[in-house]
Amino acid sequence: MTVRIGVVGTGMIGQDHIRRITDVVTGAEVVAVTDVDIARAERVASGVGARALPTGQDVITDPLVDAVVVTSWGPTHAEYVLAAIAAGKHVFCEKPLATTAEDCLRIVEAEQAHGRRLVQVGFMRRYDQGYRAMKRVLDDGDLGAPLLMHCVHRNPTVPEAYHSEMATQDTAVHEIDTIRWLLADEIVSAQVLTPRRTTRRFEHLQDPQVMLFETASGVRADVEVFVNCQYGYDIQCETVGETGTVRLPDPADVWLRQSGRLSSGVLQDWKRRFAAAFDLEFVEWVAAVREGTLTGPGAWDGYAAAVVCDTTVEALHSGRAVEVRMKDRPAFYES
Ligand code: NAD
Ligand code: ISE
Repeated sequence: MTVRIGVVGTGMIGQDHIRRITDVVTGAEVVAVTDVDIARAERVASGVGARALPTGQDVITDPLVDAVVVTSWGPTHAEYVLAAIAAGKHVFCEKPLATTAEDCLRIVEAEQAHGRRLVQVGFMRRYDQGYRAMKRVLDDGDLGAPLLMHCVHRNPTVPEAYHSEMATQDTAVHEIDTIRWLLADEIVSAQVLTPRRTTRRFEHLQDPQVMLFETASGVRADVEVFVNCQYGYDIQCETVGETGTVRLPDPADVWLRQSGRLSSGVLQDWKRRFAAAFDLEFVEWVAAVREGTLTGPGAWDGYAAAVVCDTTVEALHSGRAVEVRMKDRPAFYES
Protein backbone atom coordinates (compact mmCIF):
# COMPACT_ATOMS: atom_id res chain seq x y z
CA MET A 1 0.00 0.00 0.00
CA THR A 2 1.28 3.48 -0.88
CA VAL A 3 0.88 5.97 1.97
CA ARG A 4 -0.79 9.08 0.57
CA ILE A 5 0.55 12.10 2.43
CA GLY A 6 -0.81 15.61 2.91
CA VAL A 7 1.64 18.37 3.88
CA VAL A 8 0.65 21.49 5.85
CA GLY A 9 3.26 24.23 5.38
CA THR A 10 5.39 24.40 2.23
CA GLY A 11 8.24 26.59 3.51
CA MET A 12 11.88 25.60 3.78
CA ILE A 13 11.66 22.29 5.64
CA GLY A 14 8.23 21.44 4.18
CA GLN A 15 9.70 21.58 0.67
CA ASP A 16 12.70 19.53 1.77
CA HIS A 17 10.46 16.82 3.27
CA ILE A 18 8.24 16.80 0.15
CA ARG A 19 11.34 16.23 -1.99
CA ARG A 20 12.44 13.50 0.43
CA ILE A 21 9.07 11.70 0.39
CA THR A 22 9.00 11.94 -3.41
CA ASP A 23 12.62 11.04 -4.26
CA VAL A 24 14.01 9.06 -1.31
CA VAL A 25 11.21 7.18 0.44
CA THR A 26 9.54 4.22 -1.25
CA GLY A 27 5.89 3.44 -0.58
CA ALA A 28 4.74 7.02 -0.09
CA GLU A 29 3.61 9.94 -2.21
CA VAL A 30 2.60 13.54 -1.53
CA VAL A 31 -0.97 13.97 -2.80
CA ALA A 32 -2.05 17.29 -1.23
CA VAL A 33 -0.37 20.36 0.23
CA THR A 34 -1.37 23.71 1.68
CA ASP A 35 0.19 26.92 2.95
CA VAL A 36 -1.18 30.29 4.09
CA ASP A 37 0.86 31.53 1.14
CA ILE A 38 -1.36 29.68 -1.34
CA ALA A 39 0.76 30.71 -4.36
CA ARG A 40 3.72 28.95 -2.73
CA ALA A 41 1.59 25.87 -2.07
CA GLU A 42 0.45 25.79 -5.71
CA ARG A 43 4.02 26.12 -6.98
CA VAL A 44 5.23 23.29 -4.73
CA ALA A 45 2.20 21.10 -5.54
CA SER A 46 2.70 21.41 -9.28
CA GLY A 47 6.32 20.22 -8.90
CA VAL A 48 5.22 16.85 -7.51
CA GLY A 49 1.82 16.35 -9.17
CA ALA A 50 -0.10 17.00 -5.93
CA ARG A 51 -3.19 19.15 -5.30
CA ALA A 52 -2.96 22.51 -3.48
CA LEU A 53 -5.88 22.78 -1.04
CA PRO A 54 -7.05 26.03 0.63
CA THR A 55 -6.49 25.16 4.33
CA GLY A 56 -4.79 22.72 6.67
CA GLN A 57 -8.18 21.38 7.72
CA ASP A 58 -8.96 20.59 4.07
CA VAL A 59 -5.73 18.59 3.75
CA ILE A 60 -6.24 16.71 7.02
CA THR A 61 -9.86 15.71 6.33
CA ASP A 62 -9.30 14.93 2.63
CA PRO A 63 -10.41 11.32 2.05
CA LEU A 64 -7.44 10.74 -0.29
CA VAL A 65 -4.94 11.68 2.46
CA ASP A 66 -3.84 8.76 4.68
CA ALA A 67 -1.26 10.58 6.83
CA VAL A 68 -0.27 14.17 7.53
CA VAL A 69 3.05 16.04 7.76
CA VAL A 70 2.95 19.36 9.66
CA THR A 71 5.74 21.77 8.69
CA SER A 72 4.04 25.12 9.25
CA TRP A 73 5.16 27.67 11.88
CA GLY A 74 5.42 26.34 15.42
CA PRO A 75 2.39 28.19 16.91
CA THR A 76 0.09 26.49 14.35
CA HIS A 77 1.25 22.91 15.07
CA ALA A 78 -1.12 22.06 17.95
CA GLU A 79 -4.26 22.88 15.96
CA TYR A 80 -3.22 20.64 13.04
CA VAL A 81 -1.98 17.75 15.17
CA LEU A 82 -5.25 17.76 17.15
CA ALA A 83 -7.22 17.82 13.88
CA ALA A 84 -5.25 14.84 12.55
CA ILE A 85 -5.93 12.86 15.74
CA ALA A 86 -9.63 13.77 15.47
CA ALA A 87 -9.55 12.42 11.89
CA GLY A 88 -7.80 9.23 13.13
CA LYS A 89 -4.75 9.85 10.90
CA HIS A 90 -1.04 9.45 11.58
CA VAL A 91 0.69 12.79 11.84
CA PHE A 92 4.37 13.66 11.63
CA CYS A 93 4.89 17.09 13.22
CA GLU A 94 8.15 19.02 12.92
CA LYS A 95 9.47 20.26 16.25
CA PRO A 96 8.03 21.79 18.34
CA LEU A 97 4.97 19.59 18.89
CA ALA A 98 3.34 22.76 20.24
CA THR A 99 4.67 26.03 21.61
CA THR A 100 3.15 25.56 25.09
CA ALA A 101 3.31 22.59 27.45
CA GLU A 102 -0.48 22.93 27.93
CA ASP A 103 -1.10 22.40 24.21
CA CYS A 104 1.29 19.41 24.20
CA LEU A 105 -0.71 17.94 27.08
CA ARG A 106 -3.96 18.40 25.12
CA ILE A 107 -2.37 16.40 22.30
CA VAL A 108 -1.19 13.68 24.73
CA GLU A 109 -4.72 13.44 26.17
CA ALA A 110 -6.38 13.38 22.72
CA GLU A 111 -4.05 10.63 21.54
CA GLN A 112 -4.72 8.50 24.62
CA ALA A 113 -8.48 9.01 24.14
CA HIS A 114 -8.04 7.82 20.55
CA GLY A 115 -6.45 4.64 21.94
CA ARG A 116 -3.30 4.16 19.85
CA ARG A 117 -0.25 6.19 18.87
CA LEU A 118 -0.72 8.50 15.90
CA VAL A 119 1.79 11.29 16.58
CA GLN A 120 5.49 11.47 15.78
CA VAL A 121 7.64 14.55 16.49
CA GLY A 122 10.52 15.59 14.22
CA PHE A 123 13.42 15.01 16.61
CA MET A 124 15.61 13.79 13.76
CA ARG A 125 18.82 13.35 15.74
CA ARG A 126 17.49 10.00 16.93
CA TYR A 127 18.02 8.87 13.31
CA ASP A 128 21.60 10.15 12.96
CA GLN A 129 24.10 7.28 12.69
CA GLY A 130 26.57 8.93 15.10
CA TYR A 131 23.95 9.45 17.81
CA ARG A 132 22.63 5.91 17.24
CA ALA A 133 26.15 4.49 17.66
CA MET A 134 26.54 6.47 20.88
CA LYS A 135 23.21 5.15 22.16
CA ARG A 136 24.30 1.55 21.42
CA VAL A 137 27.49 2.07 23.46
CA LEU A 138 25.54 3.57 26.37
CA ASP A 139 22.86 0.86 26.26
CA ASP A 140 25.52 -1.90 26.17
CA GLY A 141 26.72 -0.58 29.54
CA ASP A 142 30.44 -1.05 28.74
CA LEU A 143 31.23 2.46 30.00
CA GLY A 144 29.49 1.85 33.31
CA ALA A 145 26.95 4.42 34.44
CA PRO A 146 26.92 7.72 32.51
CA LEU A 147 28.03 10.61 34.74
CA LEU A 148 28.40 13.69 32.54
CA MET A 149 27.47 14.95 29.08
CA HIS A 150 29.07 17.83 27.19
CA CYS A 151 27.11 19.17 24.22
CA VAL A 152 27.79 21.95 21.73
CA HIS A 153 25.24 23.42 19.30
CA ARG A 154 26.64 26.16 17.08
CA ASN A 155 25.04 27.91 14.10
CA PRO A 156 27.06 30.34 11.91
CA THR A 157 24.50 33.19 12.23
CA VAL A 158 20.81 33.74 13.01
CA PRO A 159 18.38 36.38 11.68
CA GLU A 160 17.27 39.42 13.72
CA ALA A 161 13.94 37.76 14.56
CA TYR A 162 15.79 35.12 16.62
CA HIS A 163 15.54 36.11 20.31
CA SER A 164 17.25 34.84 23.47
CA GLU A 165 14.48 32.39 24.41
CA MET A 166 14.86 30.69 21.01
CA ALA A 167 18.31 29.48 22.05
CA THR A 168 16.29 27.01 24.12
CA GLN A 169 12.99 26.68 22.25
CA ASP A 170 14.34 26.48 18.71
CA THR A 171 17.91 25.28 19.12
CA ALA A 172 18.72 23.45 22.40
CA VAL A 173 15.38 21.64 22.17
CA HIS A 174 17.29 19.11 20.04
CA GLU A 175 19.81 18.49 22.86
CA ILE A 176 16.98 18.34 25.41
CA ASP A 177 15.45 15.49 23.41
CA THR A 178 18.76 13.71 22.76
CA ILE A 179 19.80 13.88 26.43
CA ARG A 180 16.47 12.30 27.49
CA TRP A 181 16.69 9.67 24.74
CA LEU A 182 20.40 8.76 25.01
CA LEU A 183 20.25 8.40 28.79
CA ALA A 184 16.67 7.06 29.02
CA ASP A 185 16.43 9.47 31.92
CA GLU A 186 14.32 12.54 32.68
CA ILE A 187 15.67 16.08 33.09
CA VAL A 188 14.76 17.39 36.55
CA SER A 189 16.40 20.83 36.70
CA ALA A 190 17.79 23.54 34.44
CA GLN A 191 20.04 26.54 34.87
CA VAL A 192 21.39 28.99 32.28
CA LEU A 193 24.76 30.77 32.40
CA THR A 194 25.11 33.93 30.33
CA PRO A 195 28.77 34.49 29.39
CA ARG A 196 30.27 37.55 27.73
CA ARG A 197 28.27 38.20 24.57
CA THR A 198 29.74 38.02 21.09
CA THR A 199 29.90 41.35 19.25
CA ARG A 200 28.69 39.45 16.12
CA ARG A 201 25.03 39.39 17.21
CA PHE A 202 21.89 41.53 17.09
CA GLU A 203 21.82 43.78 20.19
CA HIS A 204 18.81 42.09 21.88
CA LEU A 205 20.33 38.58 21.85
CA GLN A 206 22.15 36.78 24.67
CA ASP A 207 24.64 34.71 22.69
CA PRO A 208 26.29 32.40 23.65
CA GLN A 209 24.41 30.65 26.48
CA VAL A 210 25.41 27.64 28.57
CA MET A 211 22.59 25.44 29.84
CA LEU A 212 23.15 23.12 32.77
CA PHE A 213 20.77 20.20 33.13
CA GLU A 214 20.49 17.55 35.83
CA THR A 215 18.70 14.24 35.28
CA ALA A 216 16.71 12.14 37.74
CA SER A 217 19.66 9.75 38.17
CA GLY A 218 22.07 12.67 38.81
CA VAL A 219 23.80 12.97 35.41
CA ARG A 220 24.96 16.56 34.72
CA ALA A 221 24.73 17.75 31.11
CA ASP A 222 26.07 21.07 29.86
CA VAL A 223 24.92 22.49 26.52
CA GLU A 224 26.71 25.39 24.84
CA VAL A 225 24.43 27.19 22.39
CA PHE A 226 26.32 29.69 20.22
CA VAL A 227 24.26 30.75 17.21
CA ASN A 228 26.57 33.41 15.76
CA CYS A 229 29.80 31.43 15.84
CA GLN A 230 30.53 32.55 12.23
CA TYR A 231 32.59 29.55 11.17
CA GLY A 232 29.91 26.92 10.51
CA TYR A 233 27.25 24.52 11.80
CA ASP A 234 28.86 22.45 14.51
CA ILE A 235 27.18 19.79 16.67
CA GLN A 236 29.21 18.00 19.33
CA CYS A 237 28.32 15.58 22.10
CA GLU A 238 30.41 13.57 24.52
CA THR A 239 29.18 11.31 27.31
CA VAL A 240 31.50 10.48 30.19
CA GLY A 241 30.95 7.13 31.90
CA GLU A 242 32.61 5.39 34.82
CA THR A 243 35.24 3.62 32.68
CA GLY A 244 35.50 5.73 29.51
CA THR A 245 33.87 8.27 27.21
CA VAL A 246 31.93 8.15 23.95
CA ARG A 247 31.98 11.04 21.51
CA LEU A 248 29.90 11.90 18.43
CA PRO A 249 32.01 11.66 15.25
CA ASP A 250 32.43 14.74 13.09
CA PRO A 251 30.78 14.43 9.66
CA ALA A 252 33.09 12.56 7.28
CA ASP A 253 35.20 14.77 5.03
CA VAL A 254 38.52 14.55 3.22
CA TRP A 255 41.68 15.90 4.82
CA LEU A 256 43.56 18.35 2.66
CA ARG A 257 47.32 18.79 2.94
CA GLN A 258 48.32 21.91 1.04
CA SER A 259 50.58 24.96 1.42
CA GLY A 260 51.90 23.79 4.76
CA ARG A 261 48.42 23.27 6.23
CA LEU A 262 46.26 20.23 7.12
CA SER A 263 42.55 21.06 6.85
CA SER A 264 39.04 19.69 6.35
CA GLY A 265 35.69 21.45 5.86
CA VAL A 266 33.02 22.46 8.36
CA LEU A 267 29.40 22.12 7.23
CA GLN A 268 27.37 25.34 7.16
CA ASP A 269 23.80 24.30 7.95
CA TRP A 270 21.55 21.74 9.64
CA LYS A 271 20.07 20.67 6.31
CA ARG A 272 23.32 19.06 5.17
CA ARG A 273 24.51 18.01 8.64
CA PHE A 274 21.39 15.94 9.25
CA ALA A 275 20.36 15.11 5.64
CA ALA A 276 20.85 11.35 6.12
CA ALA A 277 19.07 11.46 9.48
CA PHE A 278 16.05 13.25 7.95
CA ASP A 279 15.97 10.64 5.15
CA LEU A 280 16.01 7.72 7.59
CA GLU A 281 13.45 9.46 9.82
CA PHE A 282 10.98 9.50 6.93
CA VAL A 283 11.83 6.01 5.69
CA GLU A 284 11.15 4.61 9.18
CA TRP A 285 8.07 6.78 9.74
CA VAL A 286 6.43 5.67 6.48
CA ALA A 287 7.24 2.01 7.29
CA ALA A 288 5.72 2.46 10.76
CA VAL A 289 2.59 4.11 9.35
CA ARG A 290 2.17 1.19 6.93
CA GLU A 291 2.50 -1.29 9.78
CA GLY A 292 0.46 0.84 12.20
CA THR A 293 3.14 0.66 14.91
CA LEU A 294 4.91 3.95 15.63
CA THR A 295 8.25 3.70 17.45
CA GLY A 296 9.78 7.16 16.90
CA PRO A 297 9.67 10.14 19.27
CA GLY A 298 6.05 10.71 20.18
CA ALA A 299 3.64 13.14 21.79
CA TRP A 300 5.02 12.43 25.26
CA ASP A 301 8.54 13.33 24.09
CA GLY A 302 7.12 16.53 22.59
CA TYR A 303 5.43 17.34 25.93
CA ALA A 304 8.54 16.54 27.99
CA ALA A 305 10.72 18.70 25.74
CA ALA A 306 8.22 21.57 26.01
CA VAL A 307 8.20 21.42 29.83
CA VAL A 308 12.01 21.39 29.96
CA CYS A 309 12.12 24.30 27.49
CA ASP A 310 9.69 26.33 29.64
CA THR A 311 11.84 25.59 32.70
CA THR A 312 15.03 26.58 30.88
CA VAL A 313 13.52 29.87 29.73
CA GLU A 314 12.42 30.55 33.33
CA ALA A 315 15.99 29.79 34.42
CA LEU A 316 17.37 32.20 31.80
CA HIS A 317 15.16 34.98 33.16
CA SER A 318 15.75 34.26 36.85
CA GLY A 319 19.44 33.36 36.68
CA ARG A 320 18.74 30.48 39.10
CA ALA A 321 18.50 26.70 38.83
CA VAL A 322 14.82 25.81 38.34
CA GLU A 323 13.16 22.48 39.05
CA VAL A 324 11.31 20.82 36.14
CA ARG A 325 7.66 20.17 37.04
CA MET A 326 6.40 17.45 34.72
CA LYS A 327 3.34 15.19 34.92
CA ASP A 328 3.93 11.48 35.49
CA ARG A 329 4.32 9.55 32.25
CA PRO A 330 1.08 7.62 31.50
CA ALA A 331 1.42 3.83 30.99
CA PHE A 332 0.25 4.45 27.40
CA TYR A 333 3.70 5.96 26.68
CA GLU A 334 5.85 3.36 28.46
CA SER A 335 8.50 1.41 26.47
P1 NAD B 1 9.37 28.49 7.02
O1 NAD B 1 8.98 29.84 7.51
O2 NAD B 1 10.36 28.39 5.91
O3 NAD B 1 8.07 27.67 6.56
C1 NAD B 1 6.89 27.64 7.29
C2 NAD B 1 5.74 27.67 6.30
O4 NAD B 1 4.51 27.52 7.03
C3 NAD B 1 5.64 28.99 5.54
O5 NAD B 1 5.56 28.72 4.15
C4 NAD B 1 4.35 29.63 6.04
O6 NAD B 1 3.67 30.42 5.07
C5 NAD B 1 3.55 28.38 6.42
N1 NAD B 1 2.47 28.61 7.37
C6 NAD B 1 2.46 29.43 8.46
N2 NAD B 1 1.29 29.35 9.11
C7 NAD B 1 0.55 28.42 8.45
C8 NAD B 1 -0.74 27.89 8.65
N3 NAD B 1 -1.52 28.29 9.67
N4 NAD B 1 -1.17 26.94 7.79
C9 NAD B 1 -0.39 26.53 6.75
N5 NAD B 1 0.84 27.02 6.51
C10 NAD B 1 1.29 27.96 7.34
O7 NAD B 1 9.88 27.69 8.31
P2 NAD B 1 10.73 26.33 8.34
O8 NAD B 1 12.15 26.66 8.55
O9 NAD B 1 10.33 25.47 7.21
O10 NAD B 1 10.21 25.71 9.74
C11 NAD B 1 8.96 25.07 9.85
C12 NAD B 1 8.95 24.20 11.11
O11 NAD B 1 10.00 23.26 11.02
C13 NAD B 1 9.20 24.98 12.41
O12 NAD B 1 8.39 24.45 13.43
C14 NAD B 1 10.68 24.72 12.71
O13 NAD B 1 10.99 24.75 14.10
C15 NAD B 1 10.86 23.32 12.16
N6 NAD B 1 12.25 23.07 11.76
C16 NAD B 1 12.84 21.94 12.19
C17 NAD B 1 14.17 21.70 11.89
C18 NAD B 1 14.87 20.49 12.39
O14 NAD B 1 16.10 20.50 12.47
N7 NAD B 1 14.17 19.42 12.71
C19 NAD B 1 14.88 22.61 11.11
C20 NAD B 1 14.23 23.75 10.65
C21 NAD B 1 12.90 23.97 10.98
C1 ISE C 1 16.51 25.25 13.57
O1 ISE C 1 15.13 25.48 13.70
C2 ISE C 1 16.82 23.81 13.78
O2 ISE C 1 16.02 23.02 14.17
C3 ISE C 1 18.24 23.48 13.64
O3 ISE C 1 18.47 22.10 13.79
C4 ISE C 1 19.01 24.26 14.71
O4 ISE C 1 20.39 24.02 14.58
C5 ISE C 1 18.76 25.75 14.58
O5 ISE C 1 19.41 26.43 15.64
C6 ISE C 1 17.26 26.05 14.63
O6 ISE C 1 17.06 27.43 14.41
